[in-house]
Amino acid sequence: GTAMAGKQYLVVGLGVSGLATARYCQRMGWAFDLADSRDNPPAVAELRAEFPQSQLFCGTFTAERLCAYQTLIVSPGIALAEPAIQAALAAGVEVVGDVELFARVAQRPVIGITGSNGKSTVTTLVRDMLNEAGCKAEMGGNIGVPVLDLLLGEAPDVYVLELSSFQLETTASLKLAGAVILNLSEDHMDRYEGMADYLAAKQRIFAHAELAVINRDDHTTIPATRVARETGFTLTEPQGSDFGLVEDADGCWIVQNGERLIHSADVRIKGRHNLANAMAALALVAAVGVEPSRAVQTLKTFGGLDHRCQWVDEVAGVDFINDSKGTNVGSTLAALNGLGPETSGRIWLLAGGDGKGQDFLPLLEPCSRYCGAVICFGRDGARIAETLKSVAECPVVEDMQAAFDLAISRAGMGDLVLLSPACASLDQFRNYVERGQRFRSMVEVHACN
Ligand code: UMA
Ligand code: ADP
Repeated sequence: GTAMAGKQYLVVGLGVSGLATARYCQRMGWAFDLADSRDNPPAVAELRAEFPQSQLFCGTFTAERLCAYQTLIVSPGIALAEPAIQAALAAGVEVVGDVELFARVAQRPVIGITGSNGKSTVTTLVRDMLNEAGCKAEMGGNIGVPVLDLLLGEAPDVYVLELSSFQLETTASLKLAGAVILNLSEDHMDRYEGMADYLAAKQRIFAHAELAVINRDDHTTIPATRVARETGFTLTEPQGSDFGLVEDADGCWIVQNGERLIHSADVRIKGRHNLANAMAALALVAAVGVEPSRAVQTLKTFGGLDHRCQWVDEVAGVDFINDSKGTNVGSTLAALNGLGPETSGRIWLLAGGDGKGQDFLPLLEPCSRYCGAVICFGRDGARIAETLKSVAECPVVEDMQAAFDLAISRAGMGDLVLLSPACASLDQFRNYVERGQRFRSMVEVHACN
């Protein structure tokens, strides 16, 4: 590895964020090379053309190669546990991610959002609340826009970042005006040793935070380190200046400081979990000076994101719901508990895919209560069936089409067919978006028959 002597940076991982990182290095005039562990990473020819000064290394990372740089800028999809990266760290090589580079130069307040579920919903809601209150906001991070691309245009008033635990692992100096861990439930156990490790990555969000927003119903979301100010939210009656719910003859209200902010029926996104998301967003925009009484207006119009408990159509008295972004047990729990009580008939749940090492046991209770059957497909379909078969019928089929066909042959008036897989899609689809779109097409075809 003598050819790259003298270069300081190695961009490790050439996906969406790796490409944005390479472009940033180029703009900064830094000397950098490119590496990806895959033999054929996407768009190699384009990369060679766009970065002629950089060497491009494909295939398994070696310690020798990674140790030849002063700084590795590592993509979130690469585990730091990778032996070559561990060797580089041991040799004193600096390891950062794109969010760290962003943090070092961003000149405006930043709001950061992590958690096992609800990140994209809350990130978008915060962005919209700020914009509608006249505070120019841009969002990025795990939601899909690489953070370094946010530095391209004119700076907004506030940046809103969705942060995954992977991104937080390589972020050290991010100073957030407001930070939240929305909730914690099992996910990514293929990448972490256990829940403690996963939580420790998420807790890094509070490192230099000015305001911590705490989910009072989930103790793991309390900062492990000291944070100057805190505010909380709860699905029960609030204490102090926290956000919470009160129920009376009028129904259910979001309240703060004794003030009724909005009736739950006026919050357009449905389900208790979305009331938690709404309160988290209100607390976060307050961190940059937007009054909750102003921000609640956005809750009346914000319709939620595609593929999150999204109603698709009704065919012959059966409703079809696309929750393809339900990629872990916690999100499927929220879908069943949110939709179950409002469904007159039974739920036909389509579940399966890549389970990422999860335990499906928490689904027992809501499945026994609400499901006509859990129709299992994909790589871990049989594991789900094994776990739930004592409380629900659990046919195992090859793929989502077969699961869909079985569901429509069984569902009747008042029932619900719910795609909420509790698994990642990558064993049979490009991503959750493709899985959701395929489900929608199946509903469309069915509606025409
Ligand atoms: N990969 C390799 N070798 C490499 C580099 C990547 O095998 O050298 C593989 C990874 O294992 C992964 C895929 O390529 O399967 C993509 O990894 P990446 O790090 O290149 O990802 P990007 O394309 O840069 O996208 C990343 C986030 N992806 C991940 O964290 C895996 C995107 O979140 C994010 O939107 C994007 O940066 C912009 O910031 C996606 C995601 O799935 C949506 N996130 C996980 C989640 O939400 O559960 C954490
Ligand atoms: P993330 O970005 O964390 O994946 P999303 O907002 O995209 O979160 O939602 C992902 C899944 O989690 C969807 O199935 C959605 O219905 C569900 N969900 C959203 N908010 C919550 C919450 N607060 N608790 C549990 N599940 C949630």
